[in-house]
Amino acid sequence: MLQQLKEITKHGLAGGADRPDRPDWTIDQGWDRYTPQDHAVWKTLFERQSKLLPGRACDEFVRGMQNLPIGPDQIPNFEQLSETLMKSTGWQIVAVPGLVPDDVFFEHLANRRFPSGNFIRKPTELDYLEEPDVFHDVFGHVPMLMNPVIADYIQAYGEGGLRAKRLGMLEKLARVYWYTVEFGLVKQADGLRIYGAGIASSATETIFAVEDPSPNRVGFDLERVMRTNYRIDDFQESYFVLDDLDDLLQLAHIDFAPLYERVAAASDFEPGDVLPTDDVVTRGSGRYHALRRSRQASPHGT
Ligand code: HBI
Ligand code: FE
Repeated sequence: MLQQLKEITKHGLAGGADRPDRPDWTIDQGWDRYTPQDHAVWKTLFERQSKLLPGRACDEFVRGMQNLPIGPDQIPNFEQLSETLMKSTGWQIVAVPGLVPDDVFFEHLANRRFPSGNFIRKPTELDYLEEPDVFHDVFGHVPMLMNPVIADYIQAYGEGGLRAKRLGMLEKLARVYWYTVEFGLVKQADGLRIYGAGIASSATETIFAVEDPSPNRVGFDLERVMRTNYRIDDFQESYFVLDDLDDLLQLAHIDFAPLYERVAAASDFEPGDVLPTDDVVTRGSGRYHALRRSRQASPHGT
């Protein structure tokens, strides 16, 4: 997303929108402007994910969804979402035109405002889009914001983001967000479950992350994750697994500064690396990405 963001600030926002007038980049959701086609896209995505998530998403995700004014028939209204969220964990949803600059993003999170894209993908791009739209942001992120631990953790990420940027350590911290908030898995009594929004809002990655033999699933370790590159354009090669969502609670209080010094001096890991020190939950076959790489190496294929 960082790379995409650079593109966006250079060339103007996707969808032809201009840089918004307000310094915090918020815009009106413009709920009345959604077309029947927009609501239909939401419905298609909503129904597909709702069938896939029972038994794959964690209990907190499912419960959060149940307690929110989110349903299949309409794109949710941010004011109504905010009313429910505010009572539950003190969060609000604000509309933005797409990716916003890092410091704007962090400033919102630090104040318990979650920026959500107000647009929805086209029917021709159901499975892939470059910028977070209302389906990813609302369906993927908002249910977990109903959980007090995640609510505090994401606020702490906003506060930490501003500090990390000053220290030149944003890349390291962004990896923590990526491998938790976006692509995190958690152990539950009945098996591995999804809590990351990037997985929960993607039909194909929902199956891949939980069931496919290809990716590695490794116990979450903060320093290890800070040193690990990630893929922005494909399924992850490794997922990091929490024993319990409450493990994020301590991350909301850790001072990362001493850690940054160590991590900055150490080497990075590739997305598919498995280390001798890893607590391996499932060791992946690597088949999916190996196949991808061999196809890229010989595009005319065998
Ligand atoms: N903007 N709207 C939006 N959503 C994001 O997830 C987002 C962003 N700007 C920056 C960003 N994410 C990340 O690159 C930071 O977490 C580093
Ligand atoms: Fe996201």
